[in-house]
Amino acid sequence: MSLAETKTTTTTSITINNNKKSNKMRVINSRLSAPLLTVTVLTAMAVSLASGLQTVNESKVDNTVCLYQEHNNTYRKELGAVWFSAKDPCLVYSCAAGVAKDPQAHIVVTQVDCNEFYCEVGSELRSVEGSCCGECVRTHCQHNHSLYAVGESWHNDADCTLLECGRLANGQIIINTYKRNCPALTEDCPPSRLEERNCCPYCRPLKATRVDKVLEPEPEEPSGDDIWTAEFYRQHPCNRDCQMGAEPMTCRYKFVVEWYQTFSKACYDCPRNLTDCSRPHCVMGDGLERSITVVNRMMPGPSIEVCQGDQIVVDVKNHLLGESTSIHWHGLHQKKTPYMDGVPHITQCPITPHATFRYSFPADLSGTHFWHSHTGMQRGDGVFGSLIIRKPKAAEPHGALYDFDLSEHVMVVQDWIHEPGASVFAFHHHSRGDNKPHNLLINGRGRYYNRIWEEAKQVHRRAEESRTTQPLEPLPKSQVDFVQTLPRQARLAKNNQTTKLFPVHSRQKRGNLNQIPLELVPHQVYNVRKGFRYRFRIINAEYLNCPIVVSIDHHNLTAINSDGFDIEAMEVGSIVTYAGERFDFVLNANMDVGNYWIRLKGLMDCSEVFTSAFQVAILRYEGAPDEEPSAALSYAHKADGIELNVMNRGPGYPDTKTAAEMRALPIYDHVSGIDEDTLQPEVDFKFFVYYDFYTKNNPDFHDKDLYAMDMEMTQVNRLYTPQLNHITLDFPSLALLPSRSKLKDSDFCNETSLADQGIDCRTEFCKCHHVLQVHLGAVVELIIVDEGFQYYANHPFHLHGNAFRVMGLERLGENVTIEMVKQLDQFNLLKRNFDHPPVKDTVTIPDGGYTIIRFEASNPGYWLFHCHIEFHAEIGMALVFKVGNDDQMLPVPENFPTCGDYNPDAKSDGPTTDITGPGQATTASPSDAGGGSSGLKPILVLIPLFFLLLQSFR
Ligand SMILES: [Cu+2]
Repeated sequence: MSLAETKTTTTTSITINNNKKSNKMRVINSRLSAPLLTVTVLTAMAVSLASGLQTVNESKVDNTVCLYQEHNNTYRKELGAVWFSAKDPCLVYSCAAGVAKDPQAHIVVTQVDCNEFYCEVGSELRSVEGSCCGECVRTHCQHNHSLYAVGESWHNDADCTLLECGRLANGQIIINTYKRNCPALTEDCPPSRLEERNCCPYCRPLKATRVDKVLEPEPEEPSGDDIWTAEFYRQHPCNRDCQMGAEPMTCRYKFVVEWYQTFSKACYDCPRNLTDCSRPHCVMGDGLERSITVVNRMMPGPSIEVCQGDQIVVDVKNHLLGESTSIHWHGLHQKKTPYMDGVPHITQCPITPHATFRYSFPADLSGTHFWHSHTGMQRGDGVFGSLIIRKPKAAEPHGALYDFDLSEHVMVVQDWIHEPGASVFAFHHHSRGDNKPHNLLINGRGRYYNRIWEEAKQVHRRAEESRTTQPLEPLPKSQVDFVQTLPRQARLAKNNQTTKLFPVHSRQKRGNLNQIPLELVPHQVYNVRKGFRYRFRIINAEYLNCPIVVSIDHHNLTAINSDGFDIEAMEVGSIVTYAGERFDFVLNANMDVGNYWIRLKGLMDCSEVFTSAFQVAILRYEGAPDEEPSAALSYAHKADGIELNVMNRGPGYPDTKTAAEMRALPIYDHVSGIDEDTLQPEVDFKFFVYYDFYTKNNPDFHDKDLYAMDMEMTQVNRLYTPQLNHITLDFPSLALLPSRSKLKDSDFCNETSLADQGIDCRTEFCKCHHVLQVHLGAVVELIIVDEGFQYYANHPFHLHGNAFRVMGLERLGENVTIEMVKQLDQFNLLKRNFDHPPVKDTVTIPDGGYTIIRFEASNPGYWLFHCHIEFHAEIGMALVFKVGNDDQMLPVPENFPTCGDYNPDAKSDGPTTDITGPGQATTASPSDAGGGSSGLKPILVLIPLFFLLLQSFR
């Protein structure tokens, strides 16, 4: 470019900012206000023009002036003057003073780098003629750290206004403010009774107590049509900015549970026409058609987002044709509403078809939670959704670590099989079917890369075989990686400490490949803007044994919360999540503007030994093109940095951290249920809960006369039963909490009571109402032990009704007996951390190891404790804590539904108390105070062996 051709006609005032330290957005005014453009200049790009070409210096006359020519005119610029090139608005000239060696003033030209230029949130960069980088034009309203689109409205409870984001005729974005419409008072109200409620005048009635309740205005119920779109929940009035001191709201929802289908007719031409994929009721999954069970024709189901202190009211209508249901609010303890926990046969009767059950409970615990069906395999089939309870950002201990906490950054992850859960369950438990998830989904969608690549490979092979004259395109690298992974159709079993692979039948060939182009199924996209920090919330809604590693290319994750409880912030490279767990992390969008893969990698039954299941979403910076990241995809991808919540590994490694190595914030030191009392050396109750997959003739899956475990069963046809303390939980026909008046202690069993009766559950199959009783306020320690003999497995355990401290977690090795662990404990060799151990409600137990948890039994009721893998929980890998006496539990709500057996010949109306054993039926006695810990004798001879084991695994 020739300076002689330029003319400085721009009137835009500019500021040169050479401060490279800040890479955050600088500016910005919309074009409607006074134009001001601030740019960051890359000084390294500045060059001095050779004198004599286009510039004329009069240094001999005046060293403070630069001259340059343009259209035969000579222009004069004072030292320090700065101006734009008229031809190229990205070139900036400045008149610089000379130095001693070359005292002439001279012109420096600088190229503006638009990559360093950002608009603030809620505005976007638009090109403007004559402007180098364009100008920032406001597109959204911003209020209290939230963005609102034009037309969107929200309540501001702090000043009782309704706000609306609008646009003036000239394009300017404004926030309109409306006063809330209040109903007129129906009576002359004396000033002494006049008060304000929900921002409106309210006349307090004379008889306060009961009349008050009647006069409370009923909140509006959602209308029938609204509930069926995700938009309804995004716009729900309860999904709002949570303000200090604001009035709580009653948040109403209606859930209709029904059988449904991926790629139903609601999807029209999705994914060929991507707009169709966004239609209401279009559930995509990974593109393969299968029947599902969902709420309001969405997967994940409706998202409930409220503020702490609100009341959540959900009417669940069972529209399943011949199947019961129930909804558990995972993460809430239902301290004032134990009947709302949603566990069938424990806290309520299942909701029968055609019936509607109203769940109503306070949103008392903030955090990332979720709701899911607690019945059968319904969670795996799609009955789940997020439940986010926020508090004012100023009240969040980690609130200063992030700029935004948005609904769109919730990440619900799930495992995915292309058949209904009940079908997989029956095939696996009664025949040769495996239980391995084929794929993973993020917010109900994803690509089935393994199938896509497999098909591409076959097409490639066929083309090669036909020896066409056309040269073949080489396979992309990621496909080659996949081809080279280990065989997928195999079952891993452990036998005498050796690992063997067994071929198993696979269902992965079913589906509709030819109808729906799997490679077009859209990814989940998470949008961020460079220079800001975002709170992401991971919810693991899986139902099988497939822990998921979450990582984001080129970004660290700052973990700040798990299961709703804050931890000391930890910067990690990836987070492992197990079924039922939640993790919140902060993502700092500080990398180059672009697209990055968010990666999910399945472990255990999703590992390269079985299905190599993985999934991706896109992290898209504002300004990046609408395209996929270029980084290669492969199951083998390993994230950099520390792996948090590592699977089957103890503490003390530099590249991994266990859940027990997180540290709780001190704010929980005085919170009932998890307070300092739980961290005293002595506890009131210590229970050993141990398990493995046992070789027993479980009559639910083996007939001891027709097809017993030892009757020439092939490996794949043998069903090993997971049990807690060798007991399978027998769910009663009635519901324990509401029907407790019909129960006697002798209806319950546990290890001690069975041993007292001379029943050896190690050799017999025991199935009974497994209940551990503790008194209200007792400090309880559970030492949960995975004996690790059968399979290399992993189980996450979830406690209802109470959170707990994770005191310790260790892997000892394969083949760990409960007797060994008791010996270790006797010699005080189990690791316990008493210094702010993390608070959680779901935690993993390493294979061949233990996890120690503690809680204060502060919530009276019957609370389930179970493996959160649905296949395990539903066949009895669970037990019940009875906290407090029956009369300490809240009374049964009026007209609460009942259930149970009907047999006019039966003498008792209590639950079935038979213990299933080979040719044996007996009745259990109540547990003693020590529960399971006193039933077994120490075996001293094992100690030396145990120390050897410890050595070998440290
Ligand atoms: Cu399990």
